Amino acid sequence: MTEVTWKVEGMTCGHCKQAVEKAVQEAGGEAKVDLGSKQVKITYDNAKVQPEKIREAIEDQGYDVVS
Ligand SMILES: [Cu+2]
Repeated sequence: MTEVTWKVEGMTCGHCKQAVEKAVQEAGGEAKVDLGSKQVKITYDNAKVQPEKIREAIEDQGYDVVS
């Protein structure tokens, strides 16, 4: 498994947290959102999932992956 931490702008509340976690899950990964630091810890199997897909899934929800 590969683990990355991204900074995501635009998350402000529990709904955002859930939306991001759900989007990542649907893209094939696992996400843990920390609203305070705006960081999302993402775990995925790099044999099956491309990180670009996860990034797109988060951005499709209206959030900005900045790093
Ligand atoms: Cu929100």
